[in-house]
Amino acid sequence: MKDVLVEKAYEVAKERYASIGVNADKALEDLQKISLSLHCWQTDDVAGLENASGTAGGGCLVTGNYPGKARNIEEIRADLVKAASYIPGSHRISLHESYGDFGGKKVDRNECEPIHFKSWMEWAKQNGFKLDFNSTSFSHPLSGNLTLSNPDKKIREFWIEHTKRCRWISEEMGKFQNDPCVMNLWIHDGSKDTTVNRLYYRQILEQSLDDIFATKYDNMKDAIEAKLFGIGFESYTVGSYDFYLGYGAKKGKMVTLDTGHFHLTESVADKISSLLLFTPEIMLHVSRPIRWDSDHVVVLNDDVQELAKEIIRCDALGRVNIGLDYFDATINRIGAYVVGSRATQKAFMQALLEPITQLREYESKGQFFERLALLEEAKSMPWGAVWDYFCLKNNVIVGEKYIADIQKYEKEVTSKR
Ligand code: RNT
Ligand code: ZN
Repeated sequence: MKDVLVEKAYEVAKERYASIGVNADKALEDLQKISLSLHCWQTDDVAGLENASGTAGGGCLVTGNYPGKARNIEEIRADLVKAASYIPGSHRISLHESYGDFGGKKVDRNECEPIHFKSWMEWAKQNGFKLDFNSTSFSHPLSGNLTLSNPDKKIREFWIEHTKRCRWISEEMGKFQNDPCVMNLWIHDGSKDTTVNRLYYRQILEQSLDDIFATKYDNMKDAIEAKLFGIGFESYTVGSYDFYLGYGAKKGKMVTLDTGHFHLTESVADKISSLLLFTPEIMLHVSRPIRWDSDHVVVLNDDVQELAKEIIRCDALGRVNIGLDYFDATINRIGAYVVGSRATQKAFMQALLEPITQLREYESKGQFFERLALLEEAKSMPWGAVWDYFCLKNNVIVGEKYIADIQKYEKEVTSKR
């Protein structure tokens, strides 16, 4: 692609950044290396491929009925490829176990095998994606209120078996793609009303996890995702942040930070530097909570900007896995991917262009007005010109012109579903 205006603007921006000690070319190189893990479940409102009437469960609520959701594996894949064509760089796809290629057969959760994900692995390879994975303990007759923390041995063992198999599948994915597959473990376990057995369920969960993680793998990495509460589980969540932080620090597992899973005034960005000290890596689920864990489409707001800045300030790109996790069924779903992904990338673009050397120099000298002033001025530096150039270099539509393109796909493809 060529675009003289975008190129000119970049040249000017580059000089402007050089004047505050920032190398824009280097920022572009670094952004190129950042892969997002795109969650497959925005294509179909977390329905999955087990049966025609799948719905999100476990306290997750998808609202909206916008036409055109993907109804089968072909449509899910086509939509992911379409969405990725507007997202500069090379990325990953995060699959849930419920999205296996089951070929119309009933494969229960304790029966899944790598074979059910073979076509996904091949599809990913053909399309330049790497895969990540998630066990699926919600939306199943045995999901109930408790899965891995269930005192009922039969139910608990069913879910232990499921999760062990998911790690096996992840290992095979990692081998196939010659790059570790991150397996995220999130369970909804909890209680609507007051429980008098908080410790008991957590002890059971700890034992289940120990059993699940007993097998060592080399091509997959475990991530454990905490949550504050779910709809219908307001009083107690077994897998709380304290629980998983403790478990992760003790057992060397990465903890997943879903930006919707904390009190709304709690800074998720501030957790990065602590986790880096005590856990091997970090997994992110970038989301946008509005009043609660509502999973709105990510936009370029302060929370996401601070999160990206903390990761760059800690020089931690190599230890942070950046996944997205939101689902909005009230708007065009492909548009939802593109808006959220590009917003996340823009946050990293800004972070990579931060005049950190100068800011740290001010701070080390106790020059706090100067630090504040430069932080403010950096906000209106021409980072947008650098971002546009990044899109151009990656042969991806610059700016808002993708809106018309997605409208066209809606008219020709998704609206006919
Ligand atoms: C739920 C968690 C979890 C899910 C997906 C579908 O609150 O965020 O990550 O969104 O597993
Ligand atoms: Zn999540």
